[in-house]
Amino acid sequence: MMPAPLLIAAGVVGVVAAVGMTRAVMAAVTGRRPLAILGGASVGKSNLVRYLRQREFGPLEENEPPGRFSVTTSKGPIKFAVSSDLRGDDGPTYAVWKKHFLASEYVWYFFRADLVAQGNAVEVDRVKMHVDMFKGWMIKRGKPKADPKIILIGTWADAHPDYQSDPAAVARAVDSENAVKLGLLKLPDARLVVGSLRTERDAGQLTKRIEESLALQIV
Ligand SMILES: Nc1nc2c(ncn2[C@@H]2O[C@H](COP(=O)(O)OP(=O)(O)OP(=O)(O)O)[C@@H](O)[C@H]2O)c(=O)[nH]1
Ligand SMILES: [Mg+2]
Repeated sequence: MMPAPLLIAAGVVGVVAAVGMTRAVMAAVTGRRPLAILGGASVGKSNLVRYLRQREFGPLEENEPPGRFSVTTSKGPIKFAVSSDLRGDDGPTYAVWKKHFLASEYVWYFFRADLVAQGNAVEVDRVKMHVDMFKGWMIKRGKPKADPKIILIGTWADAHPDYQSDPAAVARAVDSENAVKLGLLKLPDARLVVGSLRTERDAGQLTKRIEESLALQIV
């Protein structure tokens, strides 16, 4: 297996909290839900976290804990603490992904929607490999009730040639790609959102879709 991603960018506080306490204890103590941000290189992980955080806090202030933000869903607000925003190109291995994945209540997995929609074999295989890895970790642990709620987040849709004329068609193409379709079946209660982080407007739309998915995941 290829050495994997990671940068523990935002959220040193979150990392310590998520790894040092069980997620239930962490949520009880902090009122925040542990969230792992995973995915390949340059897919927009840090950009989205920054967007969500700054909407809440305005410009970052000194000493402000990184990686904390809230979103509002139709079922109420959810406060998150990002346990990991792991870089996609170097650093630690999938063992580190696994640790964060299993310690989190929510996992947002990022991939390139434009490439998957066009059937790019490398990106499609990567998504399949990651989904299978997630599934394997959950099966091996054997605690379905503790499994994280997963959202597959396809970004860079704007880089698809059809995005300007028909963005919904790009989302449909992602949805109908086998690796994604099977991923949604394999991962319990997983959701898919597709969009872009090129502009603030795009980020707002993507956030809205994430909020809608979260509302469906809240029981
Ligand atoms: N056009 C376009 N650019 C994007 C999108 N998402 C991210 N980018 C750009 O891609 C670059 C990398 O974004 P990051 O948010 O740092 O990506 P990351 O996933 O955190 O990357 P690593 O931490 O290095 O793995 C930045 O220049 C972003 O502006 C998108 O949806 N569309
Ligand atoms: Mg990053």
